[in-house]
Amino acid sequence: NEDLKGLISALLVPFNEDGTVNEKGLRQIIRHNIEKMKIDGLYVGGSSGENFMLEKETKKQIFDIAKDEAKDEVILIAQVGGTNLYEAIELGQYATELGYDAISAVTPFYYKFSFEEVKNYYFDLVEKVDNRLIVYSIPALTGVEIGVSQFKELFENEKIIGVKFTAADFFLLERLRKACPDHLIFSGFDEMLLPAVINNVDGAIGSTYNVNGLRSRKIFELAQAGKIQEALAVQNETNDLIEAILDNGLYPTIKQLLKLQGCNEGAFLSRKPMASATQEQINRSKEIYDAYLK
Ligand code: NAY
Repeated sequence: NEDLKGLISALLVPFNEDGTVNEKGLRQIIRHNIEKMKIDGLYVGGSSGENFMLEKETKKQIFDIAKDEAKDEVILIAQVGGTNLYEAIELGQYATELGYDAISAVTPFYYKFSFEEVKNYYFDLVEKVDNRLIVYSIPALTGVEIGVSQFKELFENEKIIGVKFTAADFFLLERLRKACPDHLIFSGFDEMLLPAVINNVDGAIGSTYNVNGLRSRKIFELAQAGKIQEALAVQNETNDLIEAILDNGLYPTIKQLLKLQGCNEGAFLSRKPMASATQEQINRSKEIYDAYLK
């Protein structure tokens, strides 16, 4: 599974006023990621893609556009999970037929599923989809915590090859890395990339790589080369940017920054009920761009 390692952008999706996908804008963001941010891959249909507010057909449309635009230039991972297993299977089969390199699925949320139920969901999904799967663990949003012994149970299925680990629990990350040296671990919090790389993650998947990909790669490479203080200096700069983005509203601000970086075709709104950037947030985004990205 070496082919999946690297720095992967969680793809942002621009929406029109009526909630439809702004296809031209989306294609620009994909090109920008590949050509300017030099990322190794795209994670399509994640939190950053506002995926959990979309209908199945729109999710498929986004998988289509991303594949059509990126072709085989970068790694493509399709996030297909949610609370509807049958939809996840259908989306997984769909993305696999399109040629996605792997699928990923969030832990089922909302209901308090037992680990047995979570495990069955993953095993049922990979039984029906002819592809590799990366577990998407994001306890802060789902409320679902998975421990080391549970990850090992999931990894007993050979099609479940790794995890996108979006948590600040470095004790768990260290234990997991030691316990599962042959499975892929992707770091999910961009502001904690350096400590994750020190813990030997195989890659990172995140939203801010859409606009801060070059600096993030430096963190990765410096840390892997053992130049920890130099890497920390770049993480410090990066976190000035990420702190400002988080203060101003995560996805609306990243969309504004993308516009300032040249992706400016059509509307860059959020999918309701998520709010789009206000004029004040748009103005602040320009200041953030001038201060940290120019
Ligand atoms: C995705 O789209 O699934 C992700 O990007 C998960 C990782 C991101 N988490 C969320 C909740 O967006 O990149 C991170 C995050 O945006 C970043 O670290 C800022 O906190």
